[in-house]
Amino acid sequence: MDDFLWWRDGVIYQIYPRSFNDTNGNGLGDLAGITARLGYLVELGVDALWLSPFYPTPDADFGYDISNHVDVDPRFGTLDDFDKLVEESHKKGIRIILDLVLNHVSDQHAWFQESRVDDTNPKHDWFLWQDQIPNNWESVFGGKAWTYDKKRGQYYYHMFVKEQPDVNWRKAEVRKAQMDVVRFWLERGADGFRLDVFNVYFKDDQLRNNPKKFGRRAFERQHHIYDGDQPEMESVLEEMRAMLDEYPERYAVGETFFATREKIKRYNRAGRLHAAFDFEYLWSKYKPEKFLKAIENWESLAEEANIFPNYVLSNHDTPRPATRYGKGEDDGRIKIVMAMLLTMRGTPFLYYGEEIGMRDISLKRSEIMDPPGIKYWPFNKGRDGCRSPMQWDDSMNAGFSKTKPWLPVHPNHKKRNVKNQQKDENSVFNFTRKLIALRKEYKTLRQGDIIPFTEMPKDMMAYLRKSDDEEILVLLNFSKKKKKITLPKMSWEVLFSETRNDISGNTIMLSTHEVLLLKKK
Ligand code: TEU
Repeated sequence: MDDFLWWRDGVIYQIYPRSFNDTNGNGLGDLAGITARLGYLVELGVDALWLSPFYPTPDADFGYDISNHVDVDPRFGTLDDFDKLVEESHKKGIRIILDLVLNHVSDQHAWFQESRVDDTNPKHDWFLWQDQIPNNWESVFGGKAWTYDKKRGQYYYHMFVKEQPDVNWRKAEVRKAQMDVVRFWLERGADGFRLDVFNVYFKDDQLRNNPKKFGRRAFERQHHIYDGDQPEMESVLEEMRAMLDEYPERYAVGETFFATREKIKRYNRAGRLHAAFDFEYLWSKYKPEKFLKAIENWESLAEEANIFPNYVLSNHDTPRPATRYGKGEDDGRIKIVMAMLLTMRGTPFLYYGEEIGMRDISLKRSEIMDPPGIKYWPFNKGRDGCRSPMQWDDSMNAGFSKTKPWLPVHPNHKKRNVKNQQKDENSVFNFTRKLIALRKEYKTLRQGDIIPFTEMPKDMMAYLRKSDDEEILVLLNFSKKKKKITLPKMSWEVLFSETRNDISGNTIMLSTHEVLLLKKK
């Protein structure tokens, strides 16, 4: 593990394009907007961008319902804009990861439009059509997974909203057409892919009922053994991987739906995916022992699966860490989890705005756009909260757009914005930037072993990052209370601190939410 391999050793930054930067004045971010901010991303120090979908979409699931997989939605730009973004990013050493949504398409996609006409057209079996509802399968976003189409006079299957029909991956032509999509973007310079719910591409060929289990929502009251994770998936991953391997240093990370240890091992073995997400860490409570448990589980699983772990604190489907863990506008806890994320043995993923501690917006019921939010309000308010416009400055619309943005900007943008934080040495932005730079400088922080200290006072987390020739101790005070810590009896120097230049003796007092990195002399 000597060389810097971008997807393993780098920091990956997720952008939700419609919320990042609007340059064409339609209230939605666009690809040119990302290109315009590459300087900022270089300053932050990230190595790759994962772009959530920017393909043509009727927005039933805000981009995850795609009506053409090989184009750019005109609201977000053109294929030329995509080429420019790739070219400019590559010049700056930044890789581009695309979101591949191949389980379903939009009901406006030409394939579905053709398929629904009758049961004899050339694409009649490109989707899962049935005369009657054949089983108890439920949709993730509520309601039956089978919807009647009047035109065709049959039911079709959709795991997500009814505007997202699932394609029939068993059909050879479908499989080929999907692989052509992958090839299209590889040829256009994409460095990698995030595979949206890839493990549900295939469903049981006999469409059997899922067994029941105890749960809250209908979807959760079933064991999902027949509407996903079928053996056919393995050869698709192998085919995809072989295609990726025709190009240098390409990468695929899977969003394993209902991930289990077994599934991750199965889909990530040699010749399949490079990486998988682990959401135990993301969903951890703000407690060192919970995070440590998630780290321990992920470490052992990654070892068994022979993959490199990665760590995520949020994405476009979850509330932001600052919302889940933060208290008001205080950033103490945000710095703790950010420091933890950036000193893990595992590739860190940052979600746009996390580097300035953005909080979720809260919306009135009438403002909700996200389908699960509309359906389940007030039990589930949907995912709009974490998708608000990036806060660039204190101007109107936070410097995101000249017009009213598609979602409101957070009112805290007057203070909490990139421009202010760049000027403030103690901001979350500068804190994050410095830690990313340290991660780049010290191989031990990227690849060294992680050894947690188990005998720690309550709310204290400490771990050693260790390689043959270097040891770095990470100390994180999760609480507001001061913590007295006795360090291992060696000489230490300060590698990172917001307040200290040196330490004397082996007993130190950590202040409120202090982050301290020490290097063995
Ligand atoms: O997510 C799949 C998934 O796990 C979520 O739908 C999850 O169940 C939901 O966020 C809980 O509210 C992927 C995408 O990340 C998501 O944005 C899409 O909506 C979904 O697939 C369909 O493409």
